Amino acid sequence: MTTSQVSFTRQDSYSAQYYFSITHTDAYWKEEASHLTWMRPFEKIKETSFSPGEVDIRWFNGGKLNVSENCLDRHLKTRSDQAAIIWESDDGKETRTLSYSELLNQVCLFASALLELGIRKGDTVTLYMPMVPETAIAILACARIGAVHNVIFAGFSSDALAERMADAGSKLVITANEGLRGGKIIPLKTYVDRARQYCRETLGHEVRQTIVLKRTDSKTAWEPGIDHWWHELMIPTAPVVEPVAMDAEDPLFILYTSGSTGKAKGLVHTTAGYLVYAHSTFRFLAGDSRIFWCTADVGWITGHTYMLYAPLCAGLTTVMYEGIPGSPSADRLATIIDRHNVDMLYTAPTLIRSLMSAGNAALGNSHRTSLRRLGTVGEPINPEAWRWYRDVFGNGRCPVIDTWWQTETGGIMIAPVSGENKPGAAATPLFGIRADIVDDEGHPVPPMTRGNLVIRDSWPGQARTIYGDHARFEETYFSTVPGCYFTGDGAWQDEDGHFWISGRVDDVLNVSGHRLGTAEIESAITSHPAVCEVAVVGQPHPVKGESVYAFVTLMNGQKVSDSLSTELRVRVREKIGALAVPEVIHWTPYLPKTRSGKILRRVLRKLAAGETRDLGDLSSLADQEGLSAFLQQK
Ligand code: 6R9
Repeated sequence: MTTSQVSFTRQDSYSAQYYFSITHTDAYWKEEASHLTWMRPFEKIKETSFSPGEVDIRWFNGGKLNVSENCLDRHLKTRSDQAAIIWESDDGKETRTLSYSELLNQVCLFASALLELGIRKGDTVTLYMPMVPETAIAILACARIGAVHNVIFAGFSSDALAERMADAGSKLVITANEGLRGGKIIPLKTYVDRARQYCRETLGHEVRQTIVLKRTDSKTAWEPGIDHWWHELMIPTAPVVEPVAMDAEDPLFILYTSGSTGKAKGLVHTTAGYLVYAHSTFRFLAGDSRIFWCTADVGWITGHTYMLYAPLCAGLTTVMYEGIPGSPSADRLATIIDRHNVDMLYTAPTLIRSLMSAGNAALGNSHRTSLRRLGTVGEPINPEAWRWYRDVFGNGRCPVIDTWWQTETGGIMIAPVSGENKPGAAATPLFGIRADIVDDEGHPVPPMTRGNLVIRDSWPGQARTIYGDHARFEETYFSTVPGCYFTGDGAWQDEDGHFWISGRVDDVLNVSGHRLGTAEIESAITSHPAVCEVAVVGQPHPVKGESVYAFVTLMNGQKVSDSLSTELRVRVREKIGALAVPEVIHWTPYLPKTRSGKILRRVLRKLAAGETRDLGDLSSLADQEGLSAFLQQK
């Protein structure tokens, strides 16, 4: 295999293998599953239905296994002293390396602490943590005892944390006194205290206990009997905690993500299917690399699957960085690569674009000669950024692997696995994945025609449900095109059959690779008494991909002011987090609507992008004159 080709481990051509994988699904996944360590073999491989009203997804039924055993214990014979995690602190002054045996030891001690606190198989444990090795330890300890982890990105506000803890029925929350990111101190424990109070007083849910990692020397408010220091719970003489035998379909974690309507959805991933899929897809991503750095935060699915589970399951070294890769200086990313001899980097287009705009400063004195593969994820990558990544950052020596997938899919679905690699194309479905593009009526579209990306059959890594709301799961993903999983993304295929992803077709924004629901931002803004109506759309942004653009109408008699826009921004920050704060607040007395009263977001998206000439089909618009007046005012 040459480095200009993406990993292609078997000899046959992509097409032949792909055809085999989708026509002999059981045989294909049986082979993939055989790479894991099972405590009891499975009896059935696939029992799945996408039929409306009967959506039911089960893989490897009858089998038993433990995810932490697969990520840790089974490597001890061959790589006990090998680094499992290399961690670097926010300021770059501290590094820590945990070997596989050290990591297992820490996981066992923490698992024992969780058991001591009364956490049992099936209980939900929330994590609101910085990017430190203890986060990985806590997650793996949950998996070891069968507790369901629920990681909330530490950039979310205390209100958002509270809603997610209450929805998931969380018994315990793990946090740090403070987090450090980009030189800033984040008072995580204070947010957790507020969230627990909001949970108790407003949402009627009691999160009974807190475990607090002492990341800094600052003092923190303390409730004896409820708050526990991490270091006091880690008792070196604790008995060894054996991995619990989990059923294939026992939940492994809940992960919240934004949808086009309503509150965030807690997607449920289960034990066997998720791990088989993470492990199987990782081969295409990482090839034969040994020191793998995925820059995603553990609060997102990319952090779960490719920062943590897949590299450890495969016995690699995973690099974990506490800070922001482009901070404090643009060459931070490159410096870390050189320092730790990273041979594969997996990151997001937004970071690549910001480094590209920094030019030589992004390279500093680095050489990046250890790199052999480059990957991207999270949003479409523009060809200029793709070329800069390959030719400048990667010294022209590494293939760029653009990977399309979602929180719901558990792992990569489309990537250039056939060996052909075009800038900006996620390219080809992975083995076992029946991707297709259909029009709004569900009919397949010809090549070069944009449509909706759907998946025609189940795969093991698929989310099984939305926690506590299976009806919403069915409605969101299986009702638009009956019999198919609806991704919410637009795409087209070129003449070679390669997939090009064009972005969301629903009301979900992608800001710096973070998924944000317009409905959540709108409801945060409309909670302000001066506001009458809000429509949030994405505005194209050169680095972030999209930024948040809010059209706001006010109640009669209310006046536009700077202080009002600050208040609205503060609301969003408090309800969701800084990542969702609108870049632009556009005051308007008018919002374009259909005759049935639906806001025409399509028109607003064009207006936000400054495309006022061609607003598309306006036949359903209720008030043509209102729009003319609006355009003149602009
Ligand atoms: C893994 C992850 C999912 C949404 C997805 C799509 C966008 C992800 C992409 C991409 C174009 C790629 N997306 N990868 N778009 N090319 N390679 O990002 O999960 O946070 O759930 O976001 O991100 O729009 O639907 P998640």
